Amino acid sequence: MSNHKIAILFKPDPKAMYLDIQARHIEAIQQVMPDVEIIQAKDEETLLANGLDCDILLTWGLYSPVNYCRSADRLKWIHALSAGIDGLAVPDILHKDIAISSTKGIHGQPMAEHVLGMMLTFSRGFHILRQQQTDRQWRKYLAADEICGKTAGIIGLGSIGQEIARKCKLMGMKVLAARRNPEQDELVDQFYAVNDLGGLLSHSDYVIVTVPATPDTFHLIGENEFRAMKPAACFINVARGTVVDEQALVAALQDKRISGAGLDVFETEPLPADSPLWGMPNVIISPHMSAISPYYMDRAITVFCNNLERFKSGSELCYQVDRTRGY
Ligand code: OXD
Repeated sequence: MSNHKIAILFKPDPKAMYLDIQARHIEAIQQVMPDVEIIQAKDEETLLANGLDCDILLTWGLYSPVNYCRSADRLKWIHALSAGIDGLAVPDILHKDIAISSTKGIHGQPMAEHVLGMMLTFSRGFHILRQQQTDRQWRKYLAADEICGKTAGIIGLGSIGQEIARKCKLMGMKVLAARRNPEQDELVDQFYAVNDLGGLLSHSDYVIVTVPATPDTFHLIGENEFRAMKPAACFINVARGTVVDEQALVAALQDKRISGAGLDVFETEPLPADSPLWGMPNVIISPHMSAISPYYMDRAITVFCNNLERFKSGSELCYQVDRTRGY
């Protein structure tokens, strides 16, 4: 008998059932650990009642099951099915002497397509054309442009930023990028330091943010950064809302210091009904969904199962959270 017991805490969105843990996912986990006992729960209370003796917790990184983590004495490892660990990165969980890992390497494809869609929308004016269609107006969008030959400035060049860079290159764009340790990369025409973004911001037609939310990246993009951008630039955030000073963004859009924004993430989610962003014609809002794809959960469970193999054999886990950096 294996003495491993996995608690799965995950509440599927009823409108996106493919983002659920399916029987095939449980089977994949059991293939790695045939005798494992699995407790599945949609809320923390159920786990507190039935799963206190689990040694592994598989959950969504935006949840914050503090009471469960405080009481589950056998817990040795928490794995997040998301890339972000916003909910898990709280002192009561981070200070526990356990491993914490998250899901990396699977977000690039859908997120890069999402970003590309936003860039093409701004360039060809699809958002304006859609509004004209609603109003039954036949009017050519004469500002329609090309993204080929334009410059994309990508802030954060992990696997997501790299996939965005690859797609921008395929579209014939120039790519500027900022990351903590800039090193040669064939996808990048020029690197900038994250703490010296001036050149990247002033040369980019599209500024795209993909850095994780950490104390270091809080309000990384604020009034000065918006002032450094070209008035024709579009700003795209698929990272986290806290990385951008939203008031400064609203002011930059209202004062036409930038020409548009494609936003998947916000300081408060859901975006409050009274946010001025809702009513702005030059803003495209998506409700924190740039990573969603029918293939997400299959890929995320594969990442977990690879790590479960490592856990079983006592090898070092992949994608462990660096507690000093907070991601
Ligand atoms: C994630 C996300 O963190 O989709 O995985 O935001």
